[in-house]
Amino acid sequence: MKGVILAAGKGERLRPLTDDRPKVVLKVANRPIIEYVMENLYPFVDEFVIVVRYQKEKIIGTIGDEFRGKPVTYVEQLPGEGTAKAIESARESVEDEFIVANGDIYFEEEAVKELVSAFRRERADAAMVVKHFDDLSHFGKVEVEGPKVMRIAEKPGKVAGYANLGIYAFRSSVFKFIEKTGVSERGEYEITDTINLMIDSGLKVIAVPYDGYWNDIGRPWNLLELNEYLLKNKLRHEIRGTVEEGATIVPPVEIGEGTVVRGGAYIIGPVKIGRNSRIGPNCFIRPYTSIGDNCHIGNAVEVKNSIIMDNSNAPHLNYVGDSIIGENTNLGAGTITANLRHDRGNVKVEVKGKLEDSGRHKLGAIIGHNVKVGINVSIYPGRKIGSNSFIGPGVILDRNVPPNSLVVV
Ligand code: TTP
Repeated sequence: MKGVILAAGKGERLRPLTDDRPKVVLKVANRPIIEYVMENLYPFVDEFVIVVRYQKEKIIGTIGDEFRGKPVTYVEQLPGEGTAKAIESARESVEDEFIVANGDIYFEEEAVKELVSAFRRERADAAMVVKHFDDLSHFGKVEVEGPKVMRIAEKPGKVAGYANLGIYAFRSSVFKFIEKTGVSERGEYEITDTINLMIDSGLKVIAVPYDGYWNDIGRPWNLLELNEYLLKNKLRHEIRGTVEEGATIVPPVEIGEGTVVRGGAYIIGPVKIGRNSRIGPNCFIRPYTSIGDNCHIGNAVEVKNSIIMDNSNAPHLNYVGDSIIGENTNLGAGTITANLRHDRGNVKVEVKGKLEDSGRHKLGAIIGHNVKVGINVSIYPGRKIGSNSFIGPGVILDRNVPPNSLVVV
């Protein structure tokens, strides 16, 4: 059976991290998001088909043509937006039965195991993984009777019920219903509308409940949530690099080959550090921090609950808290991210032009790729700096910065 992964989206809600790349290649706990999807589909599929469009060469360059010995092929999404269009694009690549998963979600293998066995046991025309939430404000509601899906309704508001997790099993019969699917209010061809058409025609669509961890990586803080989950639950204590005398490591901490941790560094796990990075001397790295390859965390720097992507530096006197720092980014000496509002309210973040409540008391900066931040810059909580920007020394950043900007005092 083939596993189709939908990865053609623009990931606009994840700007600035998706300014120059699709969200599925963003690394969480030092691994591209799409690889977790592939890892958990792996036991159930013999080949992967990835639907691509936006910045497709970055996905092809990241994954290549095989994944742990199983072939990977790519199809370009047909013109038009939405998950139904994305699935239709794989029409020529799949056989009668196939699995589909959004490329930007995290789930455990059990979800797929149950999906495949229920799909076959019930001889269903389609199956979808669902999860029970107490509040469906952010989800469509999957109305279920026994194993059967009766309807997928629009977001019903603050009520309890099953939500669609974006993991499906289909037969090739789905394609004729995709052809009949119209454009939704959002302007997209949506697979949930296709599923409703299938139900209306008397086809058997089943819901497969799943209790495990799931995350939909739509907004920047979802990356921090997933990072925390992975470090808490999946990290093994393993030191492959060099730890100098005088450094303190509280397990579990994973340190990659070629990385040097200098004396006076104090690292409290769970923390993951990639390869060829320089850590310390005299820095403090606190739980739920992922630091990528070729990074430099220098003297008198504190990092907490953050993601620092490859080739980035917090080299002198920095505080990085609850923040995400993209690739090839440098913080000047003394640059500080604030991660807490004085009124202790939830930090709000501008997402696609609208201010959204992140639901977090603590959230720092979201900095894109190839950014140079000068010395003594203070960044307000939840502020974003677009990729390829330059922030001059001494700036107090209380606003969001678009990509390719120059900001000076
Ligand atoms: P979304 O998260 O709804 O869309 P997106 O990835 O474009 O993100 P944003 O809304 O922030 O711009 O997509 C759900 C999944 O479907 C995700 O894995 C990407 C995939 N997708 C496609 O493959 N093609 C598409 O046209 C769309 C809209 C999404």
